[in-house]
Amino acid sequence: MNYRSTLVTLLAASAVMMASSAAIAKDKMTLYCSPQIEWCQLVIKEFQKATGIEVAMTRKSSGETFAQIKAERKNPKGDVWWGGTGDPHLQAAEEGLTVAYKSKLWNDLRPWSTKQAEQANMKTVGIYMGALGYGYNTELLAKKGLPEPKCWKDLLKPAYKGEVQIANPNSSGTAYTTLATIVQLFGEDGGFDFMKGLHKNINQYTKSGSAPIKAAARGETTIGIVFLHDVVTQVIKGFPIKAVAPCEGTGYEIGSMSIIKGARNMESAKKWVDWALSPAAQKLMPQAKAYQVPSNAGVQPPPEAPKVDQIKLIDYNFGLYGSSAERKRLLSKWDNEVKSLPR
Ligand code: S7P
Repeated sequence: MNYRSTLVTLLAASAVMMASSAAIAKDKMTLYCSPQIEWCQLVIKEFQKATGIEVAMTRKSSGETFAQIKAERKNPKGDVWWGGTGDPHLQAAEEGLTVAYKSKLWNDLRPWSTKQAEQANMKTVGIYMGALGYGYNTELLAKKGLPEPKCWKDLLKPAYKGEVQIANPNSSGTAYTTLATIVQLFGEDGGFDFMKGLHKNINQYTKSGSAPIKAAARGETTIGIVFLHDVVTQVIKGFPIKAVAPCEGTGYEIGSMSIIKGARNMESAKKWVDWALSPAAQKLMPQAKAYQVPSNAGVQPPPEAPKVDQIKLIDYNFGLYGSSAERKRLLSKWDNEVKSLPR
């Protein structure tokens, strides 16, 4: 074989190798996931099956994920932030940490989902909705001879000292929704008086928002302040837990999803968003014991889900409480005036 034909053979062989490695190389993306881990794992499995795109995932609470995306803004590592309460998604949009994308499924979405997107100039979109409340362990309550709580203000009773658990609103979207709800229900001064009174009865501030109702299920706390759909999850699992939609009314979340600015896998990120808004993806919720209202109008919540249309919901001001200035202000006020108090 002369020099020329050897070179031709080598070039042909390397072209074949390059073509086959391109065929093997899979599309991929990194997902920052804020709902419960079981749901994160299920949607990833099904998305991979549907699209062949490989997904690496990190699960963190809403406030923690917001902080991570902000810290990584000069060198973003995630592509999509999926789930978690809407307020920090709105804050991320305002701070330029996420990018606009209008899904082709836009016309199939419930109005609260598109309203959330429009408020953020399309830099986020609602994927589910759920009401806030609390749950209690019926057996522990009876054993301790405690009164049945029905309202927010019941939770301030001295009888519940050390019996109530909630997450820290810095890390948890659930707890931030609670803080914003209480301020909207009782006013700034009344709301902070409430949070200070509640503080006396808190046994632990957890990192994750749903942890308090899991603790109630295990009998480690009597009452857990969480989203009502997270209470239903424990009831379905067979624990002696009862849900309470507080008598004064309550706030709610628009669980959201955003594409991270500087995403390294932008095409995969867009495919994720389209898929996550589809009926196929949203019908998976009960399989993961997730009982929120899905944002695709073609998907109905399962019969076990809280009946949000029968709950007294406040007109939660997402524009204000999802704004960067207000979220920072409320969190720092809570740190300084509530968390620092002795219990
Ligand atoms: O478990 C579901 C859920 O409550 O988790 C999301 C949220 O990230 C709660 O976690 P954190 O409070 O720890 O942030 C909610 O959006 C969702 O409904």
